[in-house]
Order: sequence, then C-alpha cells, then structure tokens
Amino acid sequence: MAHVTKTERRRRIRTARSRKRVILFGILATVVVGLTGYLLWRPSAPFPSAAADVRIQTPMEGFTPPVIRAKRGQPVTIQLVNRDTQFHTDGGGWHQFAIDELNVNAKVGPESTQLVTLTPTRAGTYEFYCDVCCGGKESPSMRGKLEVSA
Ligand SMILES: [Cu+2]
Repeated sequence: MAHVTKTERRRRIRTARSRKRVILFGILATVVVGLTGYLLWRPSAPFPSAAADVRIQTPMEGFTPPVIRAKRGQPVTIQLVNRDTQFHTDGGGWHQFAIDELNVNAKVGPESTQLVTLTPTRAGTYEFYCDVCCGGKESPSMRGKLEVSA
C-alpha cells in the first residue's frame, strides 16, 4: 500500500470538491439556459382567426407578410398576430403597427392579437413600421408596405 502524506490527502479532497462544484455549476447553467430558451422560443398555441382581411405576424425578424394590399377608400381590417413572449428584453415583446399618414398607431402585446381597421385615402404606397423594438423605426426589420390601388 502506497504511503499517502497528509498534504497529498488534503490535495485530493480539494480536487474532489472543486470537481463537484464544476459539475453542479454545469447542471445549473444547463437548467438556466434551457429554461430561458423554453420561455423565449416555446411554441405557442395557434391564435384564433378574427374577422380580418389580412393577418400579419409581428416577430422581431420582421413583419410577415411585409407587403399588404388594399383599395383606395375601402376599409381594410388587419389582424396583428404577436407570438413574442414578455420575456423579450427588447420592448418586452410588444410590437407596433403605425402608418403616420393615416394616423394609425396600433400596439400589440406579447402573445396576443390586435385588430386595426384603416381606410387608405389615396392610391400608392404607404410605409408601416414598428418603433417599440429592434432599435426603433430606423431598423429595416420592422418595416413594411401598404400598397393601395385606385
Ligand atoms: Cu416590433
């Protein structure tokens, strides 16, 4: 049997303890990262369709579809569908749908939907945007176009 000195025994105990700490930290980190990921990206239940002419999704990656069409003088109802959760640090998961020229300024909360009805007064292209996330309205990702025919 090999002779183990007192110092060597202490060193071994210390090594075992720090190994345990590393494993514990690893487990904790995995749980935290996993939970965060789940809260941010968990699949949400499909939202009920409202009586809208257009449905538009409002994720951080950009409006989908980015172009909607309407006719001059005819009201169009748009359902904003927001699947982002409140756990988004950027704007708390809120999005906006604004068209300055038509005085449209709708906001949709996290994991909810919002109806907005507007009537374009002229033919042509209007820009809509979201200014509550992703670096504001100058960010190209939260912009889209309303194309109005005569
Ligand atoms: Cu947005």
